Amino acid sequence: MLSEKMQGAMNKQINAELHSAYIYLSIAAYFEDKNLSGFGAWMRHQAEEEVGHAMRFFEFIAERRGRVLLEAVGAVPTEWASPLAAFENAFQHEQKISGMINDLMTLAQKEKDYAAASFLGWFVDEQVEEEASADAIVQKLKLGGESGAALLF
Ligand code: OFO
Repeated sequence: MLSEKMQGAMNKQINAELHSAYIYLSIAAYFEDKNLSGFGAWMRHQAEEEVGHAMRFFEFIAERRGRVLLEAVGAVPTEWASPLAAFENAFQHEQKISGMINDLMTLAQKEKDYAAASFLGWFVDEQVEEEASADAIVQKLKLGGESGAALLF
């Protein structure tokens, strides 16, 4: 059985993961509008992954006989100053999500909820990859610049 506190924190995480999906979808729409469909596809793929993350929490809560409670997903930006700014936004967002996962892990350890800690271990590893993949593109955009040719390349 999940503690009330852990259930509340995990429900908050479901909301954050769905919010992440919404951010990535909004960035995808921004790239599609700029005819940068490769970047758009990358963002759409990320959005799908985020829904998958939310569902992992959904299933874990249900399996532990908890109650999933879905709240409104917050509004997201629709414009960015440049492709670099959009990827920087994604990278910063992932850093924030990593902090939330770490807080959940701290709670699991405090409560001696080893099942939750084991479940959260996957997310700790996943966040390393999530941050690295967004940051890799930020670094490439900084290196190549944002001329039309560089972006198309
Ligand atoms: Fe769910 O990892 Fe990104 O936000």
